[in-house]
Amino acid sequence: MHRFSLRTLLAEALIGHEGWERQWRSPEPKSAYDAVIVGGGGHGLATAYYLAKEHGLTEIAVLEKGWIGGGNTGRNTTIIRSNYLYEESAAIYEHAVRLWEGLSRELNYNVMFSQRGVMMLAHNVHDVQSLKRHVYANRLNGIDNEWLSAEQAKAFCPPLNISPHMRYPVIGASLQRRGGVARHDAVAWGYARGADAMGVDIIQNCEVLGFMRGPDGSVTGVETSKGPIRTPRVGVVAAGHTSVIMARAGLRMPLESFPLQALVSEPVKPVFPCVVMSNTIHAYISQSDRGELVIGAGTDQYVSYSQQGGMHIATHTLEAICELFPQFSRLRMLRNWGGIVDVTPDRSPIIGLTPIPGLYVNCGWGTGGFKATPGSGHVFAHTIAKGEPHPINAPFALDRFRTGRLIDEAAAAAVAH
Ligand code: FAD
Ligand code: PYC
Repeated sequence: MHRFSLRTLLAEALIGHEGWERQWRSPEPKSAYDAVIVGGGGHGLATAYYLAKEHGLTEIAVLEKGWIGGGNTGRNTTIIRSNYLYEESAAIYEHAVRLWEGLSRELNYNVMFSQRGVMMLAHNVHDVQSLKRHVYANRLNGIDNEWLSAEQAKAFCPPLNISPHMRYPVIGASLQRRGGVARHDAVAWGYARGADAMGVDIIQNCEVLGFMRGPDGSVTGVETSKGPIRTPRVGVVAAGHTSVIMARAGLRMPLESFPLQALVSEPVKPVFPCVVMSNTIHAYISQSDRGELVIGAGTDQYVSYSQQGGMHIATHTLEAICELFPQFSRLRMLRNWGGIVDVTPDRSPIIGLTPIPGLYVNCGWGTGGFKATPGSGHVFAHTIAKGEPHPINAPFALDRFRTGRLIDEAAAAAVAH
């Protein structure tokens, strides 16, 4: 059943080692494809999978400048939830959660989706008002979310400190029970294996350097580090680097790139039953199946492409974690890392057509795109195959920054911007 299950288990240990990229034998690119996807993260691989599975396009190449899953897909803290405020966001994130619920079966690959509940803490009156507003809005959209007192929050997550003497006492929480976590690299590999089985070429160490254009300006191919490849359709899904790539097509994107970092503790026996997030004191935590406490920090406030964050941000996060869970102050940190997230002015993604015929873009997921992976790939495949957006991604068009129809989800960003 799991052709690469041993690799899956070894992935985190191997990622970044020189030999890792050779484990997956990339084909040499052909000279022409029906569609090219730029970026072999979860979103790009999911897009290729659904293009092949639901739209019958199998002459597809996924071009990845490094190794698949080596970008944010393999660097994130894997929190999955759909408790976003606005209808447009609720629709796309809930579409993703529903796909997550059947994904291991769909891919015949265990993506370890665990619906252990995502709790968001309130520390002041503003938090209470904002989180309750989300609870009511979610329920109107048919999405589970509920309000807990501090005592109920502690009953759900026993390690939580609810002492009123804390610097920022916990005064309540929202809880989405269907939220949870998944195994990040398994998602990339599950989609990769599924796409590969349908004939998709997944080509690693292949950086897209530019675009070929026809007399009418439409895209006719890409220039890559492995040579030119002709195609009438290009989908760019290269989180953190989108503005650099799109600039090569002459498009200026409304994006800024920031480092976001995370860390894990030494492994311990199961002690932490759910996911806890605090937007106000900038910390989020869960426990992986390997026993490590997975802890995420806020974004660095300077724009950068460096895949690491400032230690002062991690220190700030650890102070918050130790205040919320004093018993964890005795744990040691095992390792930390960073990724680059690209952020739009309204903190919602851009998924759709561009002014250049044949060029499509999926970006701007900021700090929160892992949870969207299946839904994003599904609707982006539709957009590329049909040449028009799926109803779910239609509101997330690039054009909204011209029309002003923004989807301002800043409060759902989960980490400090
Ligand atoms: P990626 O996995 O980054 O894939 C893009 C790929 O494009 C990369 O592999 C890159 O090498 C490739 N690429 C770039 N330029 C080129 C080029 N010129 N040619 C070819 N390939 C190129 N989201 C959540 O929902 N929940 C979380 O808990 C969460 N935590 C996070 C914690 C951290 C520390 C970070 C960094 C992010 C977190 N996120 C979270 C955000 C999430 O990781 C991303 O939104 C999501 O993984 C983006 O997926 P992707 O497939 O678009 O990007
Ligand atoms: O979107 O839930 C999220 C998230 C948590 C940490 C980073 N992003």
